Amino acid sequence: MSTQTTDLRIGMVGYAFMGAAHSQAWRTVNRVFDLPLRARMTAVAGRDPGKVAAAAAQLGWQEHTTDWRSLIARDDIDLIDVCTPGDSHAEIAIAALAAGKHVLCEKPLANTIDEARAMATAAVRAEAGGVRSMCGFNYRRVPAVALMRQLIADGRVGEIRHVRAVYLQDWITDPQFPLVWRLQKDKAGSGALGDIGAHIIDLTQYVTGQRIAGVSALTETFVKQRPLTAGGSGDVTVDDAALFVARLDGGAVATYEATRFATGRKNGLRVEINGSLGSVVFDFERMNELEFYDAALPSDEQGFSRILVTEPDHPYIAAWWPPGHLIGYEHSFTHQARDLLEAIGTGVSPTPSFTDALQVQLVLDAVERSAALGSWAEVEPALT
Ligand code: SOE
Repeated sequence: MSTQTTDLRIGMVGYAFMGAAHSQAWRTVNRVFDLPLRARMTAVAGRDPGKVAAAAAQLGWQEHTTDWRSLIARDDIDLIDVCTPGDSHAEIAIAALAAGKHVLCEKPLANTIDEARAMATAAVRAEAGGVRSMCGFNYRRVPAVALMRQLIADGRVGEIRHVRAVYLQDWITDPQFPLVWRLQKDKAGSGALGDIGAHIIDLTQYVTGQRIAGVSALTETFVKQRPLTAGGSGDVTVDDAALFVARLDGGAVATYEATRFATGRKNGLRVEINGSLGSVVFDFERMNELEFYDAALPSDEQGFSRILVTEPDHPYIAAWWPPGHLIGYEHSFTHQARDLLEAIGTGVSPTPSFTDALQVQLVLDAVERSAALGSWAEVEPALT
């Protein structure tokens, strides 16, 4: 690894939606949080020379290049931030780790189990030399989600019986919507399943502390051909929707639904947990709130209460605004950057690790196997 200063010099690969979200986080994080490392936006890489130059100027990167390998070869870059489509995650992340660079990689970790395993193995090997890696499941860093996890860990919902998770979008309901990369298996790995299903798989495993042990699934592709931007049409090679029931290894049963065809639902991520002592509900469209039902209260006081997660003693909140002044989507990425800088600066392994992300990938794989065979599919534990 290059000489470590209090600066953490970042090279980001990719600059679209996720690249912009990560850039916003890197720009903001040290202005809000007191951290052992200072993020430096050293250089961004992308394939198109004109677009990457424009992105660098707009997003705040000092330099730009069309060659991501040149970022990894530089001594003045400490961390590679992978914000590309899934088909290049493994190649970039493994090369970066081998060169001693810390890595932040967008979700889902990879397009296949084999790639994800290779990435997790490379990460474990690099970790022995103090090189850190993390997968970007940003919703973990929403304060209400962190609070949900705390309440569950503190035993406030008791023994978990039900997990109910949906992630609903509608951006491709129009059959004339073009065949973008997210609809092509060779580039995206899978469709709604890996793109948004991965979030609810990770979130529910994270907040419950239980692993999905087996699934029974179905997937559907409603629109099988779409226009190409260059003219003509092409095959959609991923799922539009994925639904499954699951057993968790701590005894809970669960249902999951991920779809891009929930007309009217733009980014509807909702998780409900029912336990022996209570329930908690998170809904991203009301992301500053957590619903909590405490069955330990006297019966005449029972009912779902709304916790407004804006108090200074709530996770991450003290650094922001006075109580009641809400935060938004981008804050989850700033909190992710905060946690990563804190972990690297204090010599701790950040989470979710590549092994945690491999565990999500194993569930994605089981869902596809189950849907293809029409039968139950076990999910093996990720190797550590
Ligand atoms: C897909 O539309 C997408 O942008 C995902 O890729 C993100 O992970 C999710 O946060 C929002 O939706």
